[in-house]
Amino acid sequence: YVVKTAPDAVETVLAGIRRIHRNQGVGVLVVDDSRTARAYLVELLSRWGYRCYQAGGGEDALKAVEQAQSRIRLVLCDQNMPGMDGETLIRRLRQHYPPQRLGIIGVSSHGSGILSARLLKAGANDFLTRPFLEEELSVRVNLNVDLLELLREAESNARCDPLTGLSNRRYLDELAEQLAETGRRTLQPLAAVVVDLDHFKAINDRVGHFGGDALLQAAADLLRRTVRRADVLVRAGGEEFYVVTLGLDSAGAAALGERIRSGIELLEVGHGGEDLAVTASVGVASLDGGSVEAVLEAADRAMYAAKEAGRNRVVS
Ligand code: GH3
Ligand code: MG
Ligand code: MG
Ligand code: MG
Repeated sequence: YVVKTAPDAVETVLAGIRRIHRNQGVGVLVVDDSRTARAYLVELLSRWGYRCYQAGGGEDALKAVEQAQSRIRLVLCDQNMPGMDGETLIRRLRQHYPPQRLGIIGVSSHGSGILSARLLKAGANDFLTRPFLEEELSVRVNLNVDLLELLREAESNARCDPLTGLSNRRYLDELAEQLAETGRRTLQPLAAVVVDLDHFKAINDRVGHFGGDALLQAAADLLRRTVRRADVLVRAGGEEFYVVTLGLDSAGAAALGERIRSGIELLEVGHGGEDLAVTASVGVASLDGGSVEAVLEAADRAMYAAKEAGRNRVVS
């Protein structure tokens, strides 16, 4: 059989190697009170490239996930353990880690439909009954890890603007509540900078849409270089960008706005044998204890005032 299908066999081996490569560094926590059972699972998972963590009971498992949170992607969880059983552990884990962040596969020696249903209801993504084939373990672990990865990608794509690589408005909306709350709690003002490129429609008409795109990318890079890591920077729409940040009063926000305005004015973007340039009108606002919506509205009004006053300027 193997000889007859030799090319496929080679392909299978290669696929296996690629898989092991892909699994490198993906953390799997094995929770089982039996040392032997743990050692067996760890041996297999390590062979497939996974980085293994172990816990002999529920409390240790909770600690391990808390400590290595970002590295552990999947938990293999035995049901029958003294102290905390698997079902309880799964419920406890699910209070903090949703299924799209942390995968859980329930494992039990006593195959029963009721138990698998109970573990799934408690929050497991999947279920394995002992004894299982190595192949089934491998397929289920890989499948669950892949699904989580797909979800992460989908989430990150949903909040990313493909032209500039910046986050989009949706990302800001997701963070807005938390930002305002942090501002109130730490008594820091919430500031917004609204940046709108000037006469961009005319620039597009003159240099073409691709030239316009190149300018948008250069402006986005400038913004990325100018804001701090903790600031929220998004492409809010066509040729409009928002920066939302904590801890800047009106003067601080105006200074940030001016750094952005002058930086954009100095950009030179080579396109079709020509150096393209653009300017921006910038509105800034800073509020104590306000909402993101309110501070953006104020900054947007200021941006329109900057347009009215002749463009390429900052208004606060
Ligand atoms: P103002 O100074 O008043 O802001 O004038 P404006 O022309 O910049 O403003 P308007 O809102 O009338 O036009 C915005 C233009 O931005 C229209 C659209 O063609 C262009 N635009 C929006 N998104 C993109 C994009 O992804 N790529 C390119 N090249 N142009 C875009
Ligand atoms: Mg057990
Ligand atoms: Mg514009
Ligand atoms: Mg606009």
